[in-house]
Amino acid sequence: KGQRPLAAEQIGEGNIPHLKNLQSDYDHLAEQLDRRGVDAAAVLKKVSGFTVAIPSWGTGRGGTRFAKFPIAGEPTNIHEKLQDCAVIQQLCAITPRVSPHFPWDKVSDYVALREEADDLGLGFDAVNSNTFQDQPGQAHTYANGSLSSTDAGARALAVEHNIECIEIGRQIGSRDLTVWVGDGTNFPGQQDLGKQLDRYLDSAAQIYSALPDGWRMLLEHKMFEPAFYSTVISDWGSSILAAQELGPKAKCLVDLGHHAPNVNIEQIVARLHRFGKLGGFHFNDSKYGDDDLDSGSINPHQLFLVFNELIEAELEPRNGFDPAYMIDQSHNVTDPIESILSSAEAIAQCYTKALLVDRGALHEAQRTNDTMMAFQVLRRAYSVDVGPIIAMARVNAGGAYDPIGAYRQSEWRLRKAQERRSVGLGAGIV
Ligand code: LRH
Ligand code: MN
Ligand code: MN
Repeated sequence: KGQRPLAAEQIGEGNIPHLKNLQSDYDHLAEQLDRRGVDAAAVLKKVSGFTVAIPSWGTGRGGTRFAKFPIAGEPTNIHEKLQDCAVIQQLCAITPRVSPHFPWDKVSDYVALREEADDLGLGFDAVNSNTFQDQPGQAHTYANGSLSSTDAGARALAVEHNIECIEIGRQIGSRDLTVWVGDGTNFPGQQDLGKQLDRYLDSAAQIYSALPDGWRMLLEHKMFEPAFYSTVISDWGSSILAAQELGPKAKCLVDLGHHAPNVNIEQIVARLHRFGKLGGFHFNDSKYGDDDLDSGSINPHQLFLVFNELIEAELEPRNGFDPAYMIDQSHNVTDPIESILSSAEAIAQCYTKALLVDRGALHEAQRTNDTMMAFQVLRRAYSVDVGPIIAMARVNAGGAYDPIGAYRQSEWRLRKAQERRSVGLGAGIV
């Protein structure tokens, strides 16, 4: 059903020369895992069910905050972004949903947009609101904040926009609203830090009360930027306190790049889950701050440790464990499709390695305070090359053995460069 942007036969044919080697690599890995008491087929089944959403904005070369260097054939609207997302999904088969951002992805008919996505083999994930930028002609500015602004008009506008996002989300089949605000201060004394949070909570409660049944509001914290002295929802502490005050539908969303360097993010994951507040994830990597680099490009081990906690959480769901996973990245130096493919692979790798952890041995080592053994259990799982399992899952699902190679061979970007209008220059995104 529906029209896929790439020819499925071409992907299938491209796989043929690799199938024999893939099978032998997979069989060899399965044999090694079997010696450790791990059933590769069971792992393959879990990996085949794993998915992560694509951010609509990740298909463009947003890149830096300072300049945009578009490439020919880059998408300029949600329709073209959906096509690129469909290409990614065809090739890697683990990204079947798109997370849109409003008003960046605004259209006049959302029922039609949902059908368009469906025809491309895609669904929608969390809707993201945007009150960190003024839109042309906006009646009140967000220059002094949005949900926490001292201007009641700006607060009302921001609340209204979020409620509109929920309405759009209902039409396109989402069930989560992700709220990230850049609100904060740049100077000591600029605002009363307590009252600013009061105003945020009051506005957030109005949005919360507009959530339909089965919906969640995901609060995304970020330490700094664009506010550099203080940010209203700066860390997981502020986030969980706000989520607790708002109610059970409010959860916390962890963006890996939104913390101080070296912060123990896996512990944050465990904490949030402990209190039933882990709602979602934005995967990316960073060297300094909110760098939005490809997942696993800087610190794949941290990504593995995060997944290790996520698997623990899945095994002990407490009051429910259902986090929304999304890739959140933006580039200036690569083709965004290739970068998303590379991130999807890195995320799947860390998830798979976390599945290989011998939980029984880990828990026993923890119980007996055998520190070295506990650590070795993690290391043993981390050091396995799980590539054949991931490739097998992908090929079985109709994806490409070598997604980036197949993408290049398809000449998708080259073809789009001839059809699509060129992207204007301008500031990057946050
Ligand atoms: C904020 C953020 C947030 C989105 C995106 C564009 O830094 O990570 O998730 O709104 O960037
Ligand atoms: Mn994010
Ligand atoms: Mn960010």
